[in-house]
Amino acid sequence: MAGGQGRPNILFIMSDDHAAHAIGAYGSRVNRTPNLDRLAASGVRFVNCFCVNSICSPSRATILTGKYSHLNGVPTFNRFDGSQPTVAKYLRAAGYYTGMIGKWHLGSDPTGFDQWTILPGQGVYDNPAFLTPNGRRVIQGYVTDIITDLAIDFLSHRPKDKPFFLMCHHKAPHRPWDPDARHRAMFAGLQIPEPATLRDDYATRTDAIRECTQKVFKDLTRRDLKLEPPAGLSGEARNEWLRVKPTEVEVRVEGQARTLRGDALDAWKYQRYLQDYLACVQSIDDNVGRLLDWLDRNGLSANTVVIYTSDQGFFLGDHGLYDKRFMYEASVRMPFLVRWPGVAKPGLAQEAMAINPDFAPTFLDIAGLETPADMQGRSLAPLLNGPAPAGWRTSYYYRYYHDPGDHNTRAHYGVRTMTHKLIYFWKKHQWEMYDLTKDPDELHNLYLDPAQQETVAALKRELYRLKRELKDDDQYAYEQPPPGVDAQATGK
Ligand SMILES: [Ca+2]
Repeated sequence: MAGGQGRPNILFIMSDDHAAHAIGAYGSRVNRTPNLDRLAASGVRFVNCFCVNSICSPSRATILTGKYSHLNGVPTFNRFDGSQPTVAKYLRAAGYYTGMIGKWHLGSDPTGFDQWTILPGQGVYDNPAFLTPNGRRVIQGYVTDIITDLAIDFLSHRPKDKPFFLMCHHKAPHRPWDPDARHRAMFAGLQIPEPATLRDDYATRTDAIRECTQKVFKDLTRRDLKLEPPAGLSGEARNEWLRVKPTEVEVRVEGQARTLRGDALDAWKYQRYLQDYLACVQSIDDNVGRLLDWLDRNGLSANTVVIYTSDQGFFLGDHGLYDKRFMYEASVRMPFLVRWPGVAKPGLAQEAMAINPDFAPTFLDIAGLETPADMQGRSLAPLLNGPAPAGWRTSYYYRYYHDPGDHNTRAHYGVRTMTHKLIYFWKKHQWEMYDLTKDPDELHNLYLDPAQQETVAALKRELYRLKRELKDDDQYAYEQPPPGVDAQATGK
């Protein structure tokens, strides 16, 4: 099928927690990503692509179904009902050979795939176990390399008379940010620039950001910081030691022991976090390069749409935070790169607003299929070679439910337009409003500013218009489904 004949193949590469601002093509100040930049240069870079619920399992369920969490049934870390329609099922029914490799994190076994090999739950970085329809197997090596090997194996052995749809989902750079030895060495001791908002004092903000426990200075554990437990500790005592959030740390500087506290410790924690996170990203970049080279060598590049994204963004010390969840920019912005030779305009930076419910309709459109009426996104294909068509969305609706939940992050919903953002923490009845044109870092909550009340009212109207249109009737507002994504049955 090489050389532009037939329906295009689709290779969807998704990492976990890879913030757009840790990609060169998106203007990273902290690392270089030559292979992702190569992909960006030969295709379209979406600069305003956002997720609608910034955590792992919900984003994955949304990508598969083209629907928001309240309709696909995965608002938090609960089991995905695999009997519902998914993009993989539609593509398979239309003659695509479908595969899913890597991190799945939806609790139930994948459906709609001719082949699947997935990490159980979060999976691990070193010598990971994988689940397949035939059982469990452990593969020696580093997870990002192995997932790429498995993807290449899928591509090598696929039936050549069908187009393929492959979801290649990396575990990295998810916490606990364990790099392989080579990439760890690349970043060890490197001084990474700090973001401007690392020491944000949260003045003007509501309670949520103060109350959350996803703070670089306060909440990273000894495990996160890769501190070595004392010899002799084992079992639960060792785990307990690793879970401590240290307020002083002994390091060696030029052979001398030195105890870090206060500001010096804060700065050190940021460096340790970013060094490991970015080393994990570097392995992703290398492995994306390997896949692109493989497509070139096998004559598949011309007729394969290659997409790179992440399940959401991530705080890289922005607002003093790590992790995601909040509707703030670093967390909701997804990288989204699309290479489609002959269709996607090389080097185009597309500013029109894209959201993750759009991905499934986009895959279907690439395959020449209509968007099913119950999907809530829109195909992004019309945005691949120029300005958005008239009437394209200029606002989107967001909702995060996991409260009580990890990191004590408060439930909220909100609307983001091309210029403003309104956030409502519904369990606390607190609001925030930002003017993104004047305050792109979201430091000045203008919700109570008398001069802004018309803008606030207009944003509220838009928020509740979208909420109604998307059929969000507060289905999961006060009751979360039971957790169900980390203990997965094998092949049943
Ligand atoms: Ca994630």
